[in-house]
Amino acid sequence: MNKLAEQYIRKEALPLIFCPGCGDGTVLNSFIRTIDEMGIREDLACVSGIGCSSWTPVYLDVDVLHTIHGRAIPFAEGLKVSRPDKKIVVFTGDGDGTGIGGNHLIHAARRNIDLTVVMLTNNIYGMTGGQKAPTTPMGAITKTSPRGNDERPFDVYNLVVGAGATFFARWTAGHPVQLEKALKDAINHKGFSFVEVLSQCPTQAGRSMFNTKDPYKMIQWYKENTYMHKKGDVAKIKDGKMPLGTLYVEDDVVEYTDTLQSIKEEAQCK
Ligand SMILES: Cc1ncc(C[n+]2csc(CCOP(=O)(O)OP(=O)(O)O)c2C)c(N)n1
Ligand SMILES: [Mg+2]
Repeated sequence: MNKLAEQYIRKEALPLIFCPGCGDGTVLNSFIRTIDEMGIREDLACVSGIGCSSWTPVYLDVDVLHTIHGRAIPFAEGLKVSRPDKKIVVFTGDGDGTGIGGNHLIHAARRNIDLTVVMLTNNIYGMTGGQKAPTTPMGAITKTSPRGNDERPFDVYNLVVGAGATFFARWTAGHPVQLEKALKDAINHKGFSFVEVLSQCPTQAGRSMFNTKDPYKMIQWYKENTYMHKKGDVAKIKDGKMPLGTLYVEDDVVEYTDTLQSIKEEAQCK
């Protein structure tokens, strides 16, 4: 175990639930470096739902709420309202975040509440055996789409920014350094920030939709099917390729807990 991991990993929670080659472990490493460099260990609270990806913060010796499927965001909103001083980072999967939890996601984005949501997109429901997710590409073979997925996937950027999020970045698990910088920017951003990480799942997605269980080949696939976003361009999917980078930042939008505070102060004056 590296020195930083020694300091941050909760030993009694080991071994990790992640399969060999899973991208979620790389994201955990990037997140450890992020919180260490930012020096926010004591100010931080992590919240997660259910799924392989939702185990990511549970291994950290920081304040963590491991909640129920699809409901990490409302738990985090409740925590933020009662402890606005805390930096709160939600870890969710593409199923947890945009499937069962999709309604919570769009309303938290609409409120521009000061949370950071890190969504690990593996294009599948990994933990439960490989069912299709709202991010599964059309035509992809999964356990619940043996003849190919007949539904269009979400464009997560348009979903989240369209709903009102004021920060959006996307990287892959094969970009740990860029991801670390994006996580710092997202946590420092005042308002609802969203970081999507394309994270390979060699076991479930590899077996069915990628035709390879080799994590290296899967990372290469993600790199070949994405492109670097240029500042000022509209962040859209071009020829099936998703943009990577910081895709959207909007400052000076009213933040939810600030509004609540003003209402409280006004009520106390009366
Ligand atoms: C209310 C409820 N419905 C369904 C489940 C079963 N379940 C657990 S994890 C999961 C899917 C998780 O997928 P995702 O969020 O993409 O996480 P991954 O495992 O892929 O990282 C489902 C359907 C559950 N635990 N609770
Ligand atoms: Mg998933």
